[in-house]
Amino acid sequence: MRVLLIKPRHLAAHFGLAPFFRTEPLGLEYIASALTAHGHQVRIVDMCFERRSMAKIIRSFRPELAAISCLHIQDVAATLLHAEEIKRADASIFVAVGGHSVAAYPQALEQSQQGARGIDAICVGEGEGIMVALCDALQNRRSLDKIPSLLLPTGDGRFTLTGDANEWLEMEHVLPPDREAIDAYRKHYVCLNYMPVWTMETTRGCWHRCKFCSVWQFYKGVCRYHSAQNVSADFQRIGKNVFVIDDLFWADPERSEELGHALLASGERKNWILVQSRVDLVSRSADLLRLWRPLAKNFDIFFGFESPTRKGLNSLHKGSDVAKTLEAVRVAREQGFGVTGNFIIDPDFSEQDFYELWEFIEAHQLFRVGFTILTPLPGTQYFEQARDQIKVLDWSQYDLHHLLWKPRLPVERFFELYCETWRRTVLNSAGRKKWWRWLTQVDLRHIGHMARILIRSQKLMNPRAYLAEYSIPEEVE
Ligand code: B12
Repeated sequence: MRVLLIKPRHLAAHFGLAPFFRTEPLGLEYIASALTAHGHQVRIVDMCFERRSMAKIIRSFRPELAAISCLHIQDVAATLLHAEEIKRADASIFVAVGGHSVAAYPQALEQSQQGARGIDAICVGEGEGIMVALCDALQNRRSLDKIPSLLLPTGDGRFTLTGDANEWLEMEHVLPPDREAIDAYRKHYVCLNYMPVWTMETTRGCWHRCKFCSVWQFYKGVCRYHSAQNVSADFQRIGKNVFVIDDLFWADPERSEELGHALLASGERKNWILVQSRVDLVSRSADLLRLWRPLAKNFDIFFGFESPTRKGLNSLHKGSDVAKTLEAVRVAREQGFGVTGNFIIDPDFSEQDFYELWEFIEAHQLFRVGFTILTPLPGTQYFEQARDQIKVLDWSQYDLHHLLWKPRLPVERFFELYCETWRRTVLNSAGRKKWWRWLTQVDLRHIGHMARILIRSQKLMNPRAYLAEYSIPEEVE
């Protein structure tokens, strides 16, 4: 079967660090490998960087099945748009939609004002299994209602689940991603000043229970690991700048040690590696960090710091404490890792909460950090609990940089303090790290690109930019 895999265009990614992070559609590359192994012909298109129109792509490849990956809830509008474009080009193409955000909250498609008429199936599980089963059924004209984890249209704009949800895949059977399938777009993939960048996965899932995160709820609190052999083969195939997208890196110390040894033994070394981990894990893993450090010239860890206070951490169900934050920062720095991370700004913040955060950042020199506004993501229990409070159901505003309800402080003051918080970071081109220092860190060929990103990021520090998109009406008494 000819299968077109689509990463949707970014329609709404203009706030936050999104312009700094443009990465490959790794999920689609895993699906491509599985489909190719079953004899299907596959193309991936990344509509963020694709110059051809959807109609032209369809005319030249003539797919029988098109699958759109809706990873972030903000991609829902583009996903619906692409589904319509595909059907307009050729109504006989079967259109399937999957990916984290719609799998966690399929209602986002069902309830859309645009309507989900162009969509023939919503897939709520891992694509490697579902897509193979779907192709097989379509090719052999078998009914789809025996395929688990599918939502099929009922004809009245709604969708109904085919049966029980899929079993999670056994990771040893998951083939490494098809890297070649996105070669044409590689030069566009960047993280901060590193370009081009490869993303890599060694683990799926997370067992912690952070209130704001949809990952553990989606993967049912389970962590599964790719085999050290597959990770090592992938590590050797990819380029020099690597963002490991695992949500809980170094989750299992024993397995992490085995993997570290396997990667070291491969002889492959990178220019830059970024991993995402937790402070409690890193604070007790100095030996593991020492083992991993030689794998890259520059090695950064991204921590979800979330809050500088015990009260703040508890309210987010972080399951950690401030002493562990400080210990993790110490251990990471001592072992030569770059410390980066994120803090969460609660709409309920008082002036004092902002001041405490600034003091913490200054005292521990945490200038390579970002700040997101506490947002109940669809598919989380928190979203269901906060429903009555939420005043915004436009998914483009769920980028963690918009307010979904009125803050405790007057809204102008909230955004003033929020922007002042961003001004304390290295991104402030008039502040701690001057713009020209960023530019000296990139290849001459990439200076123009870096300058554009820096200019765009200054918007993060401009309260007017946020206020222009704030749409919550004053309550009528
Ligand atoms: C890498 C990543 C990014 C990258 C972008 C990746 C990309 N290519 O677009 C960057 C860093 C830019 C990013 C940014 C943001 N991200 Co992000 N990101 C991730 C992360 C860590 C990994 C995604 C990934 O590559 N997974 C690995 C691959 C293998 O899995 P996958 O894509 O899910 O694909 C599998 C299945 O979903 C399925 N599948 C996928 N597509 C399809 C299609 C079909 C038809 C089928 C059948 C199956 C299927 O099969 C695949 C293989 O099993 C996830 C966490 C997570 N674990 O999902 C968060 C996550 C997706 N991000 C999240 C968020 C909130 C954001 C930001 C808002 C954060 C911010 N601070 O600004 C921004 C928004 C960006 C935007 N679009 O505006 C949330 C999304 C929540 C939600 N419900 O929307 C997540 C879940 C993190 C979290 N802790 O909650 N992100």
